[in-house]
Amino acid sequence: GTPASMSRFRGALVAAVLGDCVGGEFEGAEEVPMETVLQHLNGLEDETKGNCVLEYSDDTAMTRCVVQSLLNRSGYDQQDLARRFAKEYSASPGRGYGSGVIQVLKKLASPQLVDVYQPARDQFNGRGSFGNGGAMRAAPFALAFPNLPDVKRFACLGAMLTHSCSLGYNGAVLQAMAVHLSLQGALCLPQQFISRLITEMEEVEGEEEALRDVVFLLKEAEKPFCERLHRVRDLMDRNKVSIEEVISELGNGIAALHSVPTAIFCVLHCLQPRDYLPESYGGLERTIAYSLALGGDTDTIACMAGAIAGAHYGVEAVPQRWMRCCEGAEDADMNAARLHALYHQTSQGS
Ligand code: R7I
Ligand code: MG
Ligand code: MG
Repeated sequence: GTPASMSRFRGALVAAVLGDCVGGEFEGAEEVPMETVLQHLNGLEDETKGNCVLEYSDDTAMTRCVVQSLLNRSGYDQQDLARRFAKEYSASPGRGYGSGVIQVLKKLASPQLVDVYQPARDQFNGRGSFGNGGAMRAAPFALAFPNLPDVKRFACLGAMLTHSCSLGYNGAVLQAMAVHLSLQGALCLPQQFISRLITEMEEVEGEEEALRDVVFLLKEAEKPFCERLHRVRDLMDRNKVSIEEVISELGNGIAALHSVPTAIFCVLHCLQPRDYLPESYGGLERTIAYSLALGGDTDTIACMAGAIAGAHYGVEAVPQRWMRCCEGAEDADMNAARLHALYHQTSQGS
C-alpha cells in the first residue's frame, strides 16, 4: 500500500489486538514448541468450534485508553489519559496487569492528585518501572501524529504516566518509532529500517536523563537500546538463527529492554518465508506465530510485533478467522479509521 494508507492504520491496530489475544495463551511459558503454536492458531480457524472468544489483556485495555484519549482530545492530554487508565483499571482489574503498575493505577484514581506523573516516579524506590507496560500501548501515538518528533515526545510522556525509568519510557519511544517508520513503508528496505532506528535511538539515549538512570541499573551498556538494536542487526544478517539464540541475545521478558528489540526482530525475521512456518502463511501470520514460539512475555511481544507488522502488511493480511476470535478486534478496526482521519488532519494543520 501507499505510505500512511488507511489499510496500514487498520492493520497496525487490529494486529496488535490479535497478538495480545492469541499470545495470552502462552504468557509466561518457558518453552513453546512451534507445533503447539501452530495447533493453537489452527484451532482459531476451526469453524465447528463456534465463536471462540479470546479475551484481550492489559496491553489492549491500555492501548484502547490511549486511542480514546487521543481521539477525544484531538491529541495528547495527560490528565485525560491518566483518568482513563485509572477508570479502566477499576472497571476491569483482572486483565493481567503487572504487579507494580497496579499501585500507580490506584493512585491515578485519586481526585486530589496534582501531578499525574508523580505516582509513576514513586515506583521501585523512586527509580520507576522498567517494565514494558509503556511500550505495549505506544502504537497509537504513531497513528495520531504524522511528525516523528511528536511521535517520540508523546510516546515518551504517555509512557511516563506509569513508567518513569528511562528503560521503560525509551522502550515506548522505540516501539512508536518502529510503527511510525513501518507506516511509511520503511520495512521494504529492512537494513535501512534498522539503521534508522539505531540512529534515532542514539539521540534518544544520549539525553542526560537516560544516562543517569542507567548508571543505577548495573550491567547495562551506556546506550542499552542501541546495543540491543545492533544485536538485532547482527541476527538479521545471519541465515540460520535458533529460537534459543534469539532469547539469549535479545530476551523475551517483561522488561522493555528485553522485549521491544525482540518484537522488532520478530517482524524483520518474518519478512521472508521460513521453513519451520507453514507455506500458506503470509508475513503477518508468520510474525505472530514466531513471536509466540519465543515464549516468555508472549502477549506483549506479539502485540508489539503485530502493530509494527500490521502497519507494513495492512489489514488485508489479517486472517478473518483470527480476527473473529479476538475480543476488541472490531473496535480496533473502527478506531484505526478515526485515527487515520486525525493523522491526516494534523498533517494538514501543521
Ligand atoms: O510494565 P508493566 O505495565 O507490565 C506489563 C506486563 C506485560 O507483559 C503485560 O502483558 C502484563 O502481563 O504485564 O507493569 P510493572 O509492574 O510496572 O512492571 C512489570 C514487572 O517488571 C514488575 O511487576 C516487576 O516484576 C518488574 N520491574 C521491576 N523489578 C524491579 N525493579 C519493573 N521495574 C522494576 C524495577 O525497577
Ligand atoms: Mg498483558
Ligand atoms: Mg505481557
